[in-house]
Amino acid sequence: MANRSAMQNCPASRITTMKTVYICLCTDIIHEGHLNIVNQAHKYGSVIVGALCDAALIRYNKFPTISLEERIKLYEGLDHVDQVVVQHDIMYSDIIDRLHPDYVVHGDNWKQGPESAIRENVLKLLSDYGGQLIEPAYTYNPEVKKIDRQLKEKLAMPEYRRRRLKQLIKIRPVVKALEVHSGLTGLIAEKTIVEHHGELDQFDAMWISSLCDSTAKGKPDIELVDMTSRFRTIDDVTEVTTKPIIFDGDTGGLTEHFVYTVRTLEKMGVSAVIIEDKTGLKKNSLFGTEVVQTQDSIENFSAKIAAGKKAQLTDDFMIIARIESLILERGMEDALERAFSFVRAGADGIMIHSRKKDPGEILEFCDRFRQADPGTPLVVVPSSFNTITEEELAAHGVNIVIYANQLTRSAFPAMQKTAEDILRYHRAKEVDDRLMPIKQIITLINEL
Ligand code: SPV
Ligand code: MG
Repeated sequence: MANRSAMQNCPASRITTMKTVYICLCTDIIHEGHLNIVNQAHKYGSVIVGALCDAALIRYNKFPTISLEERIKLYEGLDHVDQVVVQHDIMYSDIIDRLHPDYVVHGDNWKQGPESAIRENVLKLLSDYGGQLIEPAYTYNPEVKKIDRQLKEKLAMPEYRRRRLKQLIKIRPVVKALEVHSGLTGLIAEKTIVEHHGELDQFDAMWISSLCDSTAKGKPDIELVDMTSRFRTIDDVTEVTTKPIIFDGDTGGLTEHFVYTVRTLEKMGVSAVIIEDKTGLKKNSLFGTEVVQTQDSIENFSAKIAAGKKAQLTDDFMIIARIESLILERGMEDALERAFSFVRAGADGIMIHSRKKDPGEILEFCDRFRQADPGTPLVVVPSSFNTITEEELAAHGVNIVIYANQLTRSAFPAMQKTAEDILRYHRAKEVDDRLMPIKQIITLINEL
């Protein structure tokens, strides 16, 4: 915590009425808008700036590009800032309880959208002891717009995006990834924020599913859609998003090919590839033993992982081994033996899959794996065992939860029903009330 004397350089008129004014900053670059807020705050008393900690920033959809220590230094360097503290709760509860500032100052842009939940909470906390909220008009000129865009686009650069998954695993109790297969679904993963029980929530990462990428192209999920086409999907997604990407690499193909895939994914800014220990004509895991599926040997698959690790150039990229023993009914001991072998071969994480409705076997695997290995990240895909919550999975040592196909599965029936009804009624009027208004669809995508 920085602490400069609030009395230094204060005009006499301010000393007599020295009140405390609190501002929360959650930016890596200071622009005119922030300076305006600080100047406004200074008129009311001694200015305390709260630097939002990394974990809270991430919940706020603002991933830091500099460290908390660097942000504190940045804020300390501003004129009229008397003290910098760390704010841990995005809703301000911790800081207002602790400081009881006479005033909180925030731009009026938080009156709309999900941030209004934070505003409501601040108003309630202040009203408990007679504090006041001051809301200067948000500065929105071309320069401020440009800086906001630069900050956002910096996060989309491969260097920043790639390392974000490892950073998130350290910071978030559980990383939530949503399936995406296009620019549009990418935007949904990027922008969807909900307010629930007074907290804001959003997805941390994106999953480029082989099932949904293939389905979107009208093809079966049998490694038919080639890597070049899969990379095109990644391009579409990275064009319009900043969140980290976990790529479904199916079996990884031949080891001789997999090493090239690793290089390309890394270069594109993908954070992780998950490859499954199957071989030959891969079928979707949710078919289980209803179709012929061959599991790779521990030796072959370990060699593939080791070759991939050797090929990668950065420390950021993760190769995650997916174990199909439970899907193929080969038993828990086989699953665990494989998990430990694949970690020894260099896997940066383990994904365990099941198609049972009951999460029992997944939880048993996670508990037993965690007893022997407290650190290696664990990934699950609760498509079949969907009654279990993220919190329960995290309590059993899970680090990443992937919602692998729900976007596609919700969109398809909606589109099919619309197509059927247009055919049924020979016009589109009857479907109109379930459609997004035309005005909204033409403004959905922001122009630069
Ligand atoms: C996918 O989403 O393509 C997956 C997960 O591999 S599953 O469909 O459950 O096998
Ligand atoms: Mg798949």
